[in-house]
Amino acid sequence: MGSRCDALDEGVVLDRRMFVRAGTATAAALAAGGSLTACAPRTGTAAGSKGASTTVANGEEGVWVTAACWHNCGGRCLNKVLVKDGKPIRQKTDDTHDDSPDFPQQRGCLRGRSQMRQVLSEDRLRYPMKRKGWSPDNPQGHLRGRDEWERISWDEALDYVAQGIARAKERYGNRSILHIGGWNSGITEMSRTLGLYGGYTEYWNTNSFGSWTKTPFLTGFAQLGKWDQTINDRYDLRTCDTIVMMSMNPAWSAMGSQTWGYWQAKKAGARFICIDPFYNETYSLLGAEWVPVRPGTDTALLLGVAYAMLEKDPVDQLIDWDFLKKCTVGFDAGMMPEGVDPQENFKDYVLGTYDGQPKDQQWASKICGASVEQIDMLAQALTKQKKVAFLCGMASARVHNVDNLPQLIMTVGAMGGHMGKSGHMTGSTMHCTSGNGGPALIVAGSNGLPDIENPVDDSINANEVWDAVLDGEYTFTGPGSMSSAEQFGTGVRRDIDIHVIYHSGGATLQTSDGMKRGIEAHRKVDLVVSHAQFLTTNARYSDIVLPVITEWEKFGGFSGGTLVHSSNREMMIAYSQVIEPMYEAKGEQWIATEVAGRLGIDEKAVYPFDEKQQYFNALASMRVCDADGKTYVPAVTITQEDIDELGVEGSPQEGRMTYRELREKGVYQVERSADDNYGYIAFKDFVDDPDAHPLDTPSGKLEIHCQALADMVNGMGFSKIRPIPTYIPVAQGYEKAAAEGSQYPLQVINPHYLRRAHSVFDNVDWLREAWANPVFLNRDDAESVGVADGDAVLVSSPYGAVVRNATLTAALMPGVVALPHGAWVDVDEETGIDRAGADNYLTGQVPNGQGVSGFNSMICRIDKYEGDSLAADVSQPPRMAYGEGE
Ligand SMILES: Nc1nc2c(c(=O)[nH]1)N[C@H]1C(S)=C(S)[C@@H](COP(=O)(O)OP(=O)(O)OC[C@H]3O[C@@H](n4cnc5c(=O)[nH]c(N)nc54)[C@H](O)[C@@H]3O)O[C@H]1N2
Ligand SMILES: Nc1nc2c(c(=O)[nH]1)N[C@H]1C(S)=C(S)[C@@H](COP(=O)(O)OP(=O)(O)OC[C@H]3O[C@@H](n4cnc5c(=O)[nH]c(N)nc54)[C@H](O)[C@@H]3O)O[C@H]1N2
Ligand code: SF4
Ligand SMILES: [Mo]
Repeated sequence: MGSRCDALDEGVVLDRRMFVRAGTATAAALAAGGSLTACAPRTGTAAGSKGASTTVANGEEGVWVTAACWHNCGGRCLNKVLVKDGKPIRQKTDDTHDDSPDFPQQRGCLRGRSQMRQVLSEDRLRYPMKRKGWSPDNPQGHLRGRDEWERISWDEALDYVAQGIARAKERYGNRSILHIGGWNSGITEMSRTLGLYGGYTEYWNTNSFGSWTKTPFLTGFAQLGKWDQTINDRYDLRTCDTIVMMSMNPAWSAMGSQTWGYWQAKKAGARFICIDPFYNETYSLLGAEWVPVRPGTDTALLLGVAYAMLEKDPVDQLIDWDFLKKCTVGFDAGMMPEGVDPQENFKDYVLGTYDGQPKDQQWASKICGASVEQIDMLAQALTKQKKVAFLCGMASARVHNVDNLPQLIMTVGAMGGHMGKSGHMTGSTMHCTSGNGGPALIVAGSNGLPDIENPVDDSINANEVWDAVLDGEYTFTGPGSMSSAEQFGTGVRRDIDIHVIYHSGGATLQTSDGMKRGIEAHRKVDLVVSHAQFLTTNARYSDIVLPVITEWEKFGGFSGGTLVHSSNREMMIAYSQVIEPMYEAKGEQWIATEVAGRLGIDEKAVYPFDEKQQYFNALASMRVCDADGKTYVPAVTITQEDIDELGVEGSPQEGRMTYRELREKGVYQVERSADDNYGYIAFKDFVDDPDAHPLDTPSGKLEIHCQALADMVNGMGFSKIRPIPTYIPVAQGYEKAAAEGSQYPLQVINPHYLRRAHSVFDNVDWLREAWANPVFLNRDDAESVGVADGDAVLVSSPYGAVVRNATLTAALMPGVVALPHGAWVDVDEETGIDRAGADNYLTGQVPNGQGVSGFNSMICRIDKYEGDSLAADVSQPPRMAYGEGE
């Protein structure tokens, strides 16, 4: 595929609004067999109201309030809502200052700007509900997801919940309560109540980061205690000659100033290369050269690249041997860690010295699908002679059997010496930190609440959780929630007998592997409870649904505080209450306290102080980096008057911005310039002097041979790896698809989709209208089974089947199907087929590696669907319909 932006003239600049507009047009552009780059003259900076109260164009007078955009969406943007007589009437985005690459506005995307339609949507849950066929003594679990709902009072609902928990504890012990708090830490308001009540079984996963969850930390490939800080900051990106992007799509998944940063590098002249089965919007925007690679085969590709670098090095001097010697262990027989058999080195594995199989270009090409020429091109591109950024998203690590992939990325980056110097960087980068490494310049404060321990140590990995409910056993690998250090210990089989599933966060039934097994598991237990704002998948398969308020209905908060991810490093959003709580929806601290009261727990033990005090504590402890680039000082000036107005306890303090200004503006953004002290070069101290600044590994260096990683993964017992990065065929991946007589000859990936943030926003009418929800197929694959553009197509895997209308494209390599992530499952009970295209309806429970999910390499087949094409999503009725006056 050609590079679209090569045609950009000097002086023709991409307007940032076009990112959004480009987005809305993509389905059509992909349908036309290409991708799309929006090139248009810049139309000038946004001007706009700065006051708290203003008149808008249509003559309506209202107050602009900074609104939370609290989703796990890859961005953090400034969104404001015009509120008139307590009602939101329109939205706008950042106009607090003029826009420039140095000091970019934090502009919202199409989702954030449609948020009114979400918060106020027709299907917002209005009151507590009970499934009609459920009663404590006769749960009729088989009716979950098929039953009708009835309205109940909060008292009834809370009584049912508390009694259900108490009964499970009495009869089966606390271990029988599976509390699922979502993907991140798993800690929610209900963790406090359940912790004080004797505990619960936890759920853990690596859904987001895949094998980046642990591999970087054991191999030394982390900085500032994080995997996403091994790349330099956005200014330094502009100094690169070449930027190689692997499995990245910031134009969809890191909206706003992050993608703007890559564009500055393009303007500065960088050459872009992408490694991906999908020539996506980002690559097209940046005019990247495309190396198509089959899902889950990046290790094969990179081993081929390593081989090619070794082969060409004697003539072309591609490899930085000094860097390898100084900063790594395990590369060749002369660089082994003490006590390790020299034959166990990486170079001899690549050359095939001992196993007789050189991992050469031909070998790699056969597996990964990239051509020998493309592999050679990559080897040359990664040369030490150039300033290279080798950047990766996590999608390629959300694949089974790739526990070594981050280590191999590190190895190939190290071969070119691409670390620790300006213009050189290697690492993972995505979400709101995409393309902009470095410590947060503004750091969220703490709400000051004491932690509450979970006395139960059971914790079940996402790849086993539904099987565990159904089969009564699982592999215990350590206690604690997902972020716990002990989670990755030696695996031991344990019995488990789950009777209650309690969803208090996340969309886990929807977003974890093996949804079909998950539905069965939900149908087995005595009680399922969900906190929800809409009738989400979790809620749909529950017995009791408790309606909760959104962030718009809370007093306020900060983007780096209670939210899943903090902002990009340069800013913090301070949002305020937009509307009063809707209908009978309640806050979750209230629910946790009410349930606690019913269980005989002292309510003060759950929440010793209220939400306003929590807000104040976070406000007062927010810190900002001083102009010296080193010292952190209080961010906010707070007066006694502010404290009195808030009605909290605390002392006045001096900071850099007044509380009033922060609330008015809604954002604290650190202004940057090329010569400020906020620049960041990852690994600089280490690379300058590895002895004085060793890494946190046994050798103090980057471990290309990493015994600790192999011991950890092998100890967990799900699957096996070696201490050096090797190619391991993926459990449900390409080799299976390509096998003789395979019923599933294709592979399906789940790009994070612009229309949604995971499952969130899927019910928003504006977004449904603007942005279709097809399955993307390679044109030749589709035509070979008689599927034309727009036809309904059945996508089946060994685990389940979904139907969607097809969009044919040449932007997807042959053999690969792209099913956008996050559509709310809608099972046809007669056929068992999902009509919504839910990605995890196709995945299964396959325990693996460090607990990694296999989202992006699932095998599948496509068939023409013998029914009609599906009606557009926007014409579907809402999941929860309310009658007049309800
Ligand atoms: N097949 C496949 N699966 C994937 C992925 C993939 O690529 N492919 N990606 C994975 C990744 S990277 C991630 S991070 C996970 C994300 O997995 P999840 O975190 O489970 O996904 P979300 O859809 O963001 O779920 C957030 C849920 O919280 C609800 N919610 C919003 N506000 C509140 C609140 O205040 N209280 C409560 N109780 N609920 C609230 C929303 O309505 C929504 O249902 O998905 C993973 N799953
Ligand atoms: N709009 C939107 N934005 C989001 C999210 C969302 O749900 N919606 N989710 C947010 C979250 S929590 C996360 S973790 C990030 C995720 O962001 P990423 O980790 O970057 O994931 P994706 O956007 O799914 O995929 C990026 C690219 O990886 C490619 N890819 C998939 N499998 C492979 C593979 O095996 N090898 C290679 N080389 N490429 C592959 C895909 O084709 C796609 O082009 O996005 C964040 N941003
Ligand atoms: S990128 Fe995320 S935070 Fe920004 S407007 Fe979109 S949904 Fe909201
Ligand atoms: Mo994620």
